[in-house]
Amino acid sequence: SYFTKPGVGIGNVGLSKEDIKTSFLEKLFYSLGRIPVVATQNDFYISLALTIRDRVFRKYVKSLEQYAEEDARGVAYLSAEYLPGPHLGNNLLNLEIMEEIREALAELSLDLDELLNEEVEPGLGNGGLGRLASCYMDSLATLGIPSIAYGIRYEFGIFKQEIQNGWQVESTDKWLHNGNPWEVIRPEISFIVNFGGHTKHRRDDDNKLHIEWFPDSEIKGIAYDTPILGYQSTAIILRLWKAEATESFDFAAYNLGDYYRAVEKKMRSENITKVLYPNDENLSGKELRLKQQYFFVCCSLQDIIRLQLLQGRKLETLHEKFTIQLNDTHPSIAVAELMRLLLDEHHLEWEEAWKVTKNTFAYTNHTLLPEALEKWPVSLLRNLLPRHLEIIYEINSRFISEIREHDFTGEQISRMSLVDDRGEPTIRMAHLATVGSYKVNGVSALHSGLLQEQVLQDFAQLWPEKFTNVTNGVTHRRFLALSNPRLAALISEKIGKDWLTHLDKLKGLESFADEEDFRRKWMEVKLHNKKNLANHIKELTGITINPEMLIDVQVKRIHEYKRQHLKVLHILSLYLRIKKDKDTNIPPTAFVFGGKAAPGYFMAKRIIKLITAVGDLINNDPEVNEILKVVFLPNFSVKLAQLVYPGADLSEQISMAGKEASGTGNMKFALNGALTVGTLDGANVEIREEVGEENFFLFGLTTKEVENKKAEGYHPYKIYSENEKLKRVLDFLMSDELTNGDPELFRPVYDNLLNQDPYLLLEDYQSYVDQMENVYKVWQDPGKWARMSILNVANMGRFSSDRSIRDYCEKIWKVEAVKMQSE
Ligand code: 26R
Repeated sequence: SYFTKPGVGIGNVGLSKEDIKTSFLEKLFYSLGRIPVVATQNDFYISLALTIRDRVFRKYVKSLEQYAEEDARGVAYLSAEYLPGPHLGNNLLNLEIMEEIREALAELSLDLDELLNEEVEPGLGNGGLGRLASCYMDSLATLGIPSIAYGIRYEFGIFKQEIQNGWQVESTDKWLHNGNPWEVIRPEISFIVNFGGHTKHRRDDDNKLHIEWFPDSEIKGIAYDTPILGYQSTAIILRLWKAEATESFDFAAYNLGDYYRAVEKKMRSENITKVLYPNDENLSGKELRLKQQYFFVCCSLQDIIRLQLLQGRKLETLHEKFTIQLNDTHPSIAVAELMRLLLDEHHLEWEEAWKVTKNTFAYTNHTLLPEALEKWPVSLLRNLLPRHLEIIYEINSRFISEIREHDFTGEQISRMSLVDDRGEPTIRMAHLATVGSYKVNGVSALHSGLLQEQVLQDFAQLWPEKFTNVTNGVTHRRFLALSNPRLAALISEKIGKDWLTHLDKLKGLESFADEEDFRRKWMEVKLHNKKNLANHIKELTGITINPEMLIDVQVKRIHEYKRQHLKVLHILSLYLRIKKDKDTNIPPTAFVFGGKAAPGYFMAKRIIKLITAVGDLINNDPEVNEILKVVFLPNFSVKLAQLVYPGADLSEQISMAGKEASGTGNMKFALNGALTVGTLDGANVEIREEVGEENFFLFGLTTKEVENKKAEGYHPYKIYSENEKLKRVLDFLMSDELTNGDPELFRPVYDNLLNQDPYLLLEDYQSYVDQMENVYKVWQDPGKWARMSILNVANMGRFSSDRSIRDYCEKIWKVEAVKMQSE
């Protein structure tokens, strides 16, 4: 081993308090050129981060040796998005040195919490999909699965959200401005990516076809590595690609010696990794987005091929040593790119290349929403990636010949085609990913079932064995141990610490659910967390919340299908009960919302304004504000999430059944002892199964009932006119009190609900309001609430991302953990 070679200096990377203190001061002196008296908090944070990074890299390098020795099969995870959250706290937790560091810093008159607060998190994702990728990295590292994650190093991540006058206002996320101590640039790991131009076909003397792509521009991708540490374990690398111009970026301009034009184009080419597209679940079809996708896929595949060849292996066996997971269709151009690399650059025959390709990729679908299914115009592909378009056509023509042999109808065949030529011809990326993969999975039992019955039904009929389910999971290390240390300590006091690596062990809490003393301690921890949350709410919004109130939370992207406005209707029903019916018999409740609206999503932005308008009305009305409070937390992020989940009593998971693929916030809330009010959608179904129906507040139509309702013709206006209380609530949306005399303000919401209501808010309204009454009944029985809360946590074992990753390893990847040798 490199580590035991005589004369190899491995430096001081000890984990004792003294070792860390020494390294920390050395980093400050020698990496930053500072002495403590002039250092800023950010300098101290950077020094500490660099100190910790050394320790993390040591673990990573050690595990590389082990993987090489065992010649292990590995996973490459391709995702256009990651939301790792702050690294420092998680690394300290996973190194198990949180308290030592706290003391070491205290001896230098520094406060760990202040330094933790300095970190700006990488917001390189939109929401669920990006956070899931990061939870999976945590589990891959913890379990010791040989793996690497690839993505895009966006210079600007998801926009920063401010609320001005009740409206969302976006600004640029300058996450790199104070420097990023966690990443290491790898200038030697860089690849050229080509765009545009045309192809030439030529036959050689043996009549063999050679195809050459003559692109008209090129760009360089450079690797930036961030180590992600597992718990008591090794680290894996998150490799993000940054676009840089090459000297000869624009071939035409360069050859003409047109210096200015060349430089200008060069600068524009670096735009590729400038900014994350902030749309989720709504396609924009922008050329730059396709460039981003191809850019990172092309670099990643070249890197994987480099690793394969470096180990002296042939590309014909790529699929034996690597499996590549496609996180939704965002990286699905990889199917065509791997074919191109194998055919054109490495000269494999089509059949061989196709065999390797379709045994290498596996595809995870994360959404059924038709507007989120990626389709790229053929014309765009022809301009940008002409060779890939040819390959996709060839894949399609062979695929169609194959299915003609089965008894598919003509209608089915055109439904399955990779090319949609009703209207402007487009390529259906989900079909490309499905045809080019050996496994396709959904992200919850319900979603995987619907995937096979709806969007990909013909493919499921053709290849039933290709389809499977892996229910999402979350890392309970970050979302319980790190973010809720008091609950973690109380749990460990009762059942020991094994749950940190085996979440199933939480089951052991069940036997204490009836213990008076335990319940009391349980609710004391919750109250502490609620005070903490209330303090932050005060700081962020100026709104005062009594921590004794029921804290009822909905945090997630703002989207009509998630139905934040259903929650608003309920809040208004309570408001009107107080104001009009003088019914003050409502348990004090704070309604907390958070989440970003896609900047171009008109209705979502109206919904934010609606929430804040209801908040202004309620929070400033002395007749109401002792009973109700409404808060909109600006700029929801992983960091804020870690504060919110521990302080929540009630978790709102109220999407229309059949629309939320899984949800993962639902798991994080329940893991922190919040009870759920929710529909039978996504993973709610499985959460309810695990915690028991008596410990879950269910309401609303099922997926089947939604389908039937839509089929028979849905008439929201009828519901409106027949339900007097609901009518009163809806009409209030148009009232001067709420709109300050601007009748247009919420008319779009009002009209939409009365006339279309595509997500059946009115249909589900009564059942929701009734179930909320039930929530209140239980809330007034603290013993019962505590019991339910404990039972929820006790039954969350299944929703660890460790379980999800084990499922991926067994059902899909056929990859095994490599045992780390202890030092
Ligand atoms: C194509 C583009 C507009 C786009 C579509 C969809 C960009 C981003 C998305 C985000 C989607 C794929 C997403 O985040 N889906 C969420 O994935 C989570 C993890 O599986 C699920 O828990 C959640 O239900 C689902 O909405």
